[in-house]
Amino acid sequence: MTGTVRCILALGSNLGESRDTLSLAVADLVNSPRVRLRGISPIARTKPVGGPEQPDYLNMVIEIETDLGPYELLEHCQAVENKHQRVRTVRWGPRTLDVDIITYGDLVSDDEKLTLPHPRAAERAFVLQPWAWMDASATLSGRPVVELAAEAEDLSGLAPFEGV
Ligand code: A4P
Ligand code: MG
Repeated sequence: MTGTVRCILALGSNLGESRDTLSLAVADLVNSPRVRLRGISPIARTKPVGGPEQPDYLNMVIEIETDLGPYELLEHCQAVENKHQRVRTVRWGPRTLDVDIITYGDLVSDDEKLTLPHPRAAERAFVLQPWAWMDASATLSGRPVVELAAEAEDLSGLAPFEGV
């Protein structure tokens, strides 16, 4: 691969066999000659943020290296969501699988279809804490992810996932 970019992807699931869905989704995301897995976080069990009353989530992040363009990567992530029977109903509602692009290199974009960095990532422990576990030196928009995680309101609802 030439001209590659490092990206952070966040995965979340709170319907069905979430633990299995996350493993399968990571495998699907990196099952492309144009994507390499560079880092994988532990899984966190998290209280839902926003939306209707719904079950707890399992959340994790991965770091990939890719030569896909940003919109190609978005399509790739959505194809993996669709494969896992993601049905879009209520915004912030429960889902078998959500895959968000948190960062695409240093790209900044305010396009509604692909906003980068992800507009809500900097205040969400369910993204920041797994990322900090994976890479204690990571930064987001110039700020240490470890610090952002410590300040996030939903941090108290997060715990390491104890299952296998
Ligand atoms: N889109 C724009 N920017 C991006 C990006 N950086 N990455 C667009 C991915 N997609 C992006 O997303 C809606 C549209 O956002 C897409 O069509 C895409 O073009 P969606 O996945 O269909 O809808 P959504 O996930 O319900 O909405 P959204 O705004 O992505 O929700 P959030 O902010 O991701 O919140 N609580 C816990 N504990 N754990 C969770 O994982 N997730 C959410 C979803 C709420 N509460 C949660 C969790
Ligand atoms: Mg999403």
